[in-house]
Amino acid sequence: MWDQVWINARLATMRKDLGPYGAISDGALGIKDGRIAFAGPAAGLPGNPERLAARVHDAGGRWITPGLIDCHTHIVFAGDRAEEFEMRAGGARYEDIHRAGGGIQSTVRATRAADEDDLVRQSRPRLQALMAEGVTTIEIKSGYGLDIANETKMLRAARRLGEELGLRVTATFLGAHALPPEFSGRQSAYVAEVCERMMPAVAKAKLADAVDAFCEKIAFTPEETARVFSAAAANGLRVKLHADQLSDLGGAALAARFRALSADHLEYANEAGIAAMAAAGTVAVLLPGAFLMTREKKTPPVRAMRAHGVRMAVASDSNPGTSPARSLLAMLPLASALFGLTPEEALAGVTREAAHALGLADEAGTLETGKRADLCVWDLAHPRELAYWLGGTRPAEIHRSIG
Ligand code: DI6
Ligand code: FE
Repeated sequence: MWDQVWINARLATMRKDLGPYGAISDGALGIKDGRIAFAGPAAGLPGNPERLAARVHDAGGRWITPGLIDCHTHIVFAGDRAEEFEMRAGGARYEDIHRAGGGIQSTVRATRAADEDDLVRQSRPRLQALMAEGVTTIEIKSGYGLDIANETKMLRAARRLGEELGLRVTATFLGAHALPPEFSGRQSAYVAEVCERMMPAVAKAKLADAVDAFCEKIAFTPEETARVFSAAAANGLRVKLHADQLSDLGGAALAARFRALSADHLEYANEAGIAAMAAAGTVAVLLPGAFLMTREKKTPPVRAMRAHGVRMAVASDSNPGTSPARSLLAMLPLASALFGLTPEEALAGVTREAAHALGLADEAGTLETGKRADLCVWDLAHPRELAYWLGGTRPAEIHRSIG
């Protein structure tokens, strides 16, 4: 006996083998013990719905999609940088703000000053805003603590929020995000600290599912990034990379060389790097919020990604500096209008492809038997509207496999 079944539904399963949106027009979906027990044409139901499940929902022709997945966020932090944003709008240069002690360092100061409860309290409403849009799985990075105590505090806060809110959280250790002030002028020593002390502590406490780094002129070099990635392998952790966001440092190829789950941003990635990503199965995570809010002009090489068969995910990059996003759905029309993704690619980017970017493709991202029962019911005439309306869309129903 199933727990619940939806009948009279249109399914956007997002299965690639089923054509556009993986659509099934006269569909039914059954769930049992937090897993999808059936997702297919109603004609294929193994019996009468009332006999099959304890609860029967008439979807009234509404669309059901997989629960949304935000596969790149820095959503746990303290304070905000609205004042800095206002200064930039008034003409101040990012570099000057940075030199005056602003930028990432101001969030590091605020995050270090907050205790774990305070971090949870400040981050909770941002997570709730995403959840109200149908987000059922989220990746959360550390990277504003930059020492053992504060990085583990951020990761514990991320885990706690997931448990408290009933949201799947995958946590990523981003110790190599910025150089903390106490290591000023000693960047190599900080990389050693990340690799030899912080990462083993995080791995031992099982606080992270993956390791990320910011490979950029203003952050860490490709060589330093490779050191971090080698340490990740030694600690049994998969990697992902902030790659080629502001300049082409060969980040895409570097990520591919370490079989990264994903390479993210990629505005300045070169074609050889894209080809290497395709060969390695590394997912491209596109972040139109950061592109928009930093007024970047160079768009990521989406055509080359398509031509080489690189999977494209879409995420919010929710962070206080470059993408103060409290919406994942808003990223769909932005990805479409700014980067040229089709509405179907944009929706796949926050479902199927985002699951691949987190190494969760067997568990989530499509409506398929055996996967987690994370799903959204939408009162829309067609799922393409998810990449059309800019703001204001909410699911009629959300079902979570946990919580
Ligand atoms: N790239 C980004 O866009 C963010 N981090 C990163 O590595 C910026 C984070 C911030 O400004 O606080
Ligand atoms: Fe980021």
